[in-house]
Amino acid sequence: VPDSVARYHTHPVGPDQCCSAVIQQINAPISTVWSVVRRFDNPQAYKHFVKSCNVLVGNGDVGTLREIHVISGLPAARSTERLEILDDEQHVMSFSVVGGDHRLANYRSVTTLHPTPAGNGTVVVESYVVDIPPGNTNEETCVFVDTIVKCNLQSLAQIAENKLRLK
Ligand code: A8S
Repeated sequence: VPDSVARYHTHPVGPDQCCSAVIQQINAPISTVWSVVRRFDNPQAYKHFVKSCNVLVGNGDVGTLREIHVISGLPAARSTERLEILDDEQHVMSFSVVGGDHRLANYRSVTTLHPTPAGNGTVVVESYVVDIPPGNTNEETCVFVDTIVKCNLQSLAQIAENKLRLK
């Protein structure tokens, strides 16, 4: 395990919280994947559940606040999120959920990009911590969030691989 994975994906987890991680391999270089991931103002570029995004405060640096609206059919309509880490050298981005009408209180995720051992590809690691909503189990919460994160990373892979082909 690279040092950077241990460093960024080890989270303090409270007794009523759950924590998990999703890994996705992408056949595109880190620079291509990072150009999509780093855009805190444009999550809808690859997150299909996001209908729209408005920046409330900031210009894309740490501390920027965004409000996203999600598509109908989900148990929520909107979420307010704060950019916590944006490291263009180490390819690390992290945001936390600070408000909204959903059930994912104290959600925080960290996304890191790593070169594939063979080169010219990217391995994405995205981990998160979140409060277990009242009435739900640890298991249910992880399954729900893992599903969303997996969808996002699969879509990220498609978009990055397409960008590469169109270059
Ligand atoms: C992300 C990750 C997650 C987003 C969740 C887990 C969310 O946007 C959706 C449904 C919810 O119930 C919660 O990286 C919330 O965006 C799709 C609105 C926060």
